[in-house]
Amino acid sequence: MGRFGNQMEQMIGGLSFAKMLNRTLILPPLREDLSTFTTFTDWFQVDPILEFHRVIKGEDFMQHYGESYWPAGRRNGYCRDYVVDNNRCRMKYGLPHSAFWDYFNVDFDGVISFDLIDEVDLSLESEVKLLRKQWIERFPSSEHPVLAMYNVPGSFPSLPGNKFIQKYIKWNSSLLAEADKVKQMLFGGEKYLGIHLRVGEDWDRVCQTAVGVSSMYFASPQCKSSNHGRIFQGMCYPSVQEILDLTKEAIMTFDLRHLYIASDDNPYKEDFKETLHALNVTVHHYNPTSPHLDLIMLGEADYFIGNCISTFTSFIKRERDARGRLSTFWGYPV
Ligand code: GFB
Repeated sequence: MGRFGNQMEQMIGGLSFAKMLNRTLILPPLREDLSTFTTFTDWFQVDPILEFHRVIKGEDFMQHYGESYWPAGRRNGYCRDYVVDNNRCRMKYGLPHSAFWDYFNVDFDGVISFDLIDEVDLSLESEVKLLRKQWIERFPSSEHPVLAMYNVPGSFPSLPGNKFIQKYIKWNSSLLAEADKVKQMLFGGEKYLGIHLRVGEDWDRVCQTAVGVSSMYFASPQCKSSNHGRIFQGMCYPSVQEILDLTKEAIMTFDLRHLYIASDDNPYKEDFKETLHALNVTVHHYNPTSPHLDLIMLGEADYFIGNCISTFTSFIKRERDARGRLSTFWGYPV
């Protein structure tokens, strides 16, 4: 479900669930828009994930094992109880569900409900053991070789104890090579600051709902470890002046030579140029057609400022944490 950041939060949940169960995770195709999917390896590599747990690409599973382990006529969907009770467990109802299963030419023969917990924090050993026992008793793999879930298993956003999984999620090598070229062209090997500006109409609506009302929203646990205090304006939709001030402070603190702006809307490029003119810092908004290049460029920056509420930022932050790179958020100090 959702766009890039949402899907990646769910990927962490799916991997932790498979690890807890000691079952192979069938890697889904990834969603480009409401009804278009692309194979997992268009974005990421499989081999690094295998260092964490057994996985297989969905297309490979269907081609080599589909007929023997999951033949047509014996395909069940698995839904949490409440979904079935409301008669809502229709595996292929609406988008993106129907397009997702059509990608594999899969129709369902029935649904099976469960009331077990599918969110697991891998750092809590006794919880992992208990859940594994419950799931294996309820769904032994001899009788249920494939668990095709209606809901994505795992918590949204991903749980703190599962964040380490990010280090096994590595970009596909042609995307990395493309980013290397852009880095060389823009910065010639010099240090740069990467910033994520989550702005525009859709984000304004999110912040109007969250600011002053909620204490947790989307990816906010990445900067707010407790429910104390509400989401404030400066962390969700900071003013241009707040953005310029924090950017300048980071550049001066880390003696950076270049600024890379990633934005889905206004990059405020002229404002940055004016503010950073005296520091001799070059300002770039590359504006790639796909978001992946921005994500890689921000993941590899010498310092990063992101939006705490955004799951687009949370992917970058997890990746940077896994590699020991420093970051902060709008509304927080450098
Ligand atoms: O990734 P995502 O779930 O993150 O969705 P949030 C935001 C999408 O906007 C990305 C584009 O997948 C990109 O397509 N986008 C955002 C960007 N920032 C950038 C950027 O810096 N560069 C580029 N190239 N593209 C929330 C969703 O978005 O937005 C919610 O999680 C909801 O489901 C809300 O839709 C309005 O968490 O930031």
